[in-house]
Amino acid sequence: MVSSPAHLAHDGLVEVMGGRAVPCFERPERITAIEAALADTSSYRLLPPSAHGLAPITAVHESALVELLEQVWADSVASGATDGAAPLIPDTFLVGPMAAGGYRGSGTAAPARLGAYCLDTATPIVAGTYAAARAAVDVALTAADLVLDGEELGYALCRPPGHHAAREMYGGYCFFNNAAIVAESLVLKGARRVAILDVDYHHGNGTQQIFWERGDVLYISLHADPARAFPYFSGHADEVGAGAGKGFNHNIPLAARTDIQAYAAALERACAIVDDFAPDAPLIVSLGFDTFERDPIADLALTTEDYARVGSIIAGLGRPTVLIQEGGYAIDAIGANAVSLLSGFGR
Ligand code: SP5
Ligand code: ZN
Repeated sequence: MVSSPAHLAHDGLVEVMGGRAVPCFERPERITAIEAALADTSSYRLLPPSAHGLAPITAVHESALVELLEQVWADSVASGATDGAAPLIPDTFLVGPMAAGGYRGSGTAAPARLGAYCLDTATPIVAGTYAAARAAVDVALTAADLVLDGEELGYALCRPPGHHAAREMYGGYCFFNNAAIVAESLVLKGARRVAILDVDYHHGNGTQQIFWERGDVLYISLHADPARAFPYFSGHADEVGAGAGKGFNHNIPLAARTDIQAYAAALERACAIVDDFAPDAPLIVSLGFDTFERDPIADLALTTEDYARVGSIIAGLGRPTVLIQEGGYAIDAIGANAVSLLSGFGR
């Protein structure tokens, strides 16, 4: 498994949820808890990431988004837009006629730049955010390298997560789309069919958008029905891709309190689709533990023991696999859930 301490400085965060400012659910202890639980089992090697540079990021994201994330904190401190203690959260969003009118380029003040690129009010930026997001990408790419070099399984302890980040949008606690960056890097290395299986509680709207018109990257996601759950606007079953990508995007929305019986049936359907697609590169899994029965912001009903079943169904594909950490907010259980999932891979 691969992780970096750079994520620790993406901290001190509040998010606005349900009309209230609350401590962010997406906090550093999520990853330190997984590291501690895996260290206790003493059967995993913890490796640092190697630097992969910006090119894999700009292969899937607009450089304007990258530059915003790199500069906006320092610019905001310099201009007084933040006192240096409060995180940056947009208060004005580029939507509707403003977006349609092509106004994005006209706002140069930090709040305008945030509102032009951010999805929600839950994805604060602080001094350490950009370095953490860059490190998460390196963590993901390094785990993929391990699998390309012959490991059966690589586990990238990415933080911040990635699957809500689109080509030119951040949000949903995500800045760079770690899984999409790995997928595109495999294509650039010569793969002709790459599959991303997303088992986070939420729909990976960013991954879907990035590969919407791509027939060479399959995206298949199991998630809470967007009729009741974030990101609300995408993740419906009739979103199947377009152009060359038509038929290569699959959404499987799930009812509240879905338990392992129904979940396993849906996951087996998803795995059959992956198998039919016959990837010629490692399988990429966007792995969220927010499907857990006690997750504070979610409503599915998987137990710690159930993750072993989830792991074994995915392992049953018999493919080299890169696990990319996405969500999961029950910090007291996330370590045990990760250990359980890995046990399904025979680890
Ligand atoms: C990577 C990831 O898991 N991002 C998730 C972002 C979720 N943002 C919060 C959505 C609002 C949830 N409302 C839940 C009500 C709980 N009582
Ligand atoms: Zn999630």
